[in-house]
Amino acid sequence: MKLYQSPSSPFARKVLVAAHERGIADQIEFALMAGIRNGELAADNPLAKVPSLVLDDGTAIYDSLVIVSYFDGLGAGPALIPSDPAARTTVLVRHALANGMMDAAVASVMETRRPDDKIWPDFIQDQHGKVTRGLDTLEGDVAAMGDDVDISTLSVACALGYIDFRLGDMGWRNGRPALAAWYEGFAKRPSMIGTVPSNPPSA
Ligand SMILES: N[C@@H](CCC(=O)N[C@@H](CS)C(=O)NCC(=O)O)C(=O)O
Repeated sequence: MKLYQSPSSPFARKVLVAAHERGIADQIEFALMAGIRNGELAADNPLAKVPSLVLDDGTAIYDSLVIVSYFDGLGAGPALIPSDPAARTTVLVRHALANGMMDAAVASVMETRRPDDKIWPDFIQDQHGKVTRGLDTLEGDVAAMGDDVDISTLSVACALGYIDFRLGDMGWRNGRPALAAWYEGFAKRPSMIGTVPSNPPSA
């Protein structure tokens, strides 16, 4: 199977961390978004977004949540998306929060890349507000996260890693000691160490 990805994308990192946690990373061939022609990715995923997974029979699987769900059918260990209905709902809601924080953080970064006269500061402030409220919610939820490794906790870790990578000035650890301590522990997992974000090579 082939995974279109980018080393800076928190969504791509989410599925890479999931692949490592399931022990299937060595079954994946990687295609860098920056190194492929636009049409190649769009032919497999009309949305032309990473991550996108293409199976050996040509079946395309996206987006990141669906790819992680697919990985749960491969490899070993506890499922990253629990099947018990109550646990599943808790995990999927926390995942939605982490994923939305990624959406907002990425959108705010992309806004800064417009020509100066087209940048909309109110938009950036609005996106940062979503991230900040998400961080505050997670500070209160971190005791419930504990040592769990599932799609929600690994997505929270990838969102925090992206904020460190692109929005370090936010100082998200200030006033959130429980979340900072939790992240310090989770970030030591081999799946996290092996997937630290970096700038994509210039195409
Ligand atoms: N909901 C998607 C979001 C993926 C996403 O937004 N990826 C960005 C990279 S961080 C992308 O491919 N952007 C290219 C574009 O929107 O054209 C997921 O969870 O996989």
